[in-house]
Amino acid sequence: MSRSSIDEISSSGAFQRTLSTFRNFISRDPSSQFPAESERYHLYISYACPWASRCLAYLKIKGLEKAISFTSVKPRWERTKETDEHIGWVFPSSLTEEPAAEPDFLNGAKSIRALYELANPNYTGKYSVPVLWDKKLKTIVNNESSEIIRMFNSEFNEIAENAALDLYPPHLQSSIDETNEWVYDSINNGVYKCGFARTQEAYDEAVQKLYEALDKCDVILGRQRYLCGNMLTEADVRLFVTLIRFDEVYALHFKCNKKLLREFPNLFNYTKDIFQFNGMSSTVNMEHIKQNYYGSHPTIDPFGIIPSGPGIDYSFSHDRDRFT
Ligand SMILES: N[C@@H](CCC(=O)N[C@@H](CS)C(=O)NCC(=O)O)C(=O)O
Repeated sequence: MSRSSIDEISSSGAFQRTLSTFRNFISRDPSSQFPAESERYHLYISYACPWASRCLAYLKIKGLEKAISFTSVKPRWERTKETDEHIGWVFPSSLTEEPAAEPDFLNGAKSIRALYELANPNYTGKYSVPVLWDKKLKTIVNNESSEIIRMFNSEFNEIAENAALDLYPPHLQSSIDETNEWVYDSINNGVYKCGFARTQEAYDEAVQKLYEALDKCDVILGRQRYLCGNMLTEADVRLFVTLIRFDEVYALHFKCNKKLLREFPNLFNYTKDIFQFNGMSSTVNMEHIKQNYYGSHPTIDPFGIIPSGPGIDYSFSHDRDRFT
């Protein structure tokens, strides 16, 4: 049966994310199966999805817009087939149907599910975004965002307009890896564990870990501009996509309301700082974000009503310039 992440629940009622399945790598080596070539690859995203948004953030800040095209699906999940009940990501049928979403001009697919089925007719996993598509071999290269961002960072430097920006520099790799581990478990995935929990115990455990990790970040960001020092790295982009959704969605929809992001002075200013980094703000579409979460999880929010607030403006001034 086709499943969504909201169904990935253990016997104790806790959310358990399953692993991505397409794990090929694009390489700067021209003789590899998936060589880094301009205009060969396409990124399918949803602006709503934090994992897809981190890939889009890399595409923009590395200056890969001319080399790698992208399409966003519609924010609200819909039925993907008439023959079963699965709901998931679908494309609009015209350019005017949904602002910022586009039909799939490349493959003519109606849904992300259809792309997975095109790549592998026997595929039985989740139909998730992001999807990194190879136009030449007509298949999915990779659907795991943590790997896609690594490829975008290092493998396209011959064609990237901002090749000098290295978000995973050798001297910080172990610190970035170590940070990613607890940030992913407690914060990026932690908010989902709070929101998708089906027992009080599973929620209590997730929410406690989440706030311990947010407090830890706030302390780190009280002594340096970014998580791994005074330069922006992968660890920051990965944290940012969760923080930018925090007060607008997670606080209410996922019950992460012990403290709001804007009550953490360092984390809040840090979020504004990254939002204002070249290219970043164009990757944040709050309309899509709110429509998706509040409108696509009927077991949490059966009526799909989108709350009006809080409408925070992340382009306001911040105090992070105090670190040089
Ligand atoms: N491990 C994946 C996770 C991606 C993921 O969970 N995407 C969600 C949207 S935020 C999705 O497409 N879910 C579809 C579904 O659950 O059916 C990654 O980081 O790339």
